[in-house]
Amino acid sequence: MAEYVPSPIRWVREQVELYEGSGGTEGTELLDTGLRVIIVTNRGNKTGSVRKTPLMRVKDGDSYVLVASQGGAPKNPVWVHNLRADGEVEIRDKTEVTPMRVREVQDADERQRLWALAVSAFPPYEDYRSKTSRTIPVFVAEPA
Ligand code: F42
Repeated sequence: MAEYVPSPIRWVREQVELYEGSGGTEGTELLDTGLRVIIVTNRGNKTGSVRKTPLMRVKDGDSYVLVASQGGAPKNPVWVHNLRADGEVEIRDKTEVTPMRVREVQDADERQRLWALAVSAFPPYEDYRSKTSRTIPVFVAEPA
């Protein structure tokens, strides 16, 4: 089993510790927003190490929509490269952990539908989109 390497960002690392350490009964919301978070466990494409990335919970049937918003920063988050290279992940949603396969959304109509879903789950995504000139990558995680 590859080594788990925690995020270098403190609040992110602490959210993962609380969420995973409690078995999914604590740390399941973003700060004090009351909005739900999932944990994506994936592999680093260069190191092969295990990475854990909290993301907002955007559910579409049995699937999850993963939005690489990074707060509207100019560059994509590094996990985008990891998911493009290896789409086999596990998603923790509270106490449930499910193996999933991730694909990047390319189709314009699908993207539009999923973007609307994402914004209804987490309205700040729309602000992040207007802050950045990059096209924010959107992925779908489907049951493997
Ligand atoms: N980020 C989002 O983009 N969208 C969200 O909806 C979101 C929600 C959210 C909710 C709660 C929370 O606590 C955090 C949330 N975040 C959200 C932040 C998210 O969890 C990530 O922290 C953020 O997107 C930054 O991701 P990142 O992958 O760019 O993280 C950097 C800081 C990082 O971990 N860098 C590592 C490092 O050591 O510098 C590298 C990690 C890595 O994957 N390395 C690869 C490897 O092989 O191991 C190599 C990658 C390469 O190709 O260079």
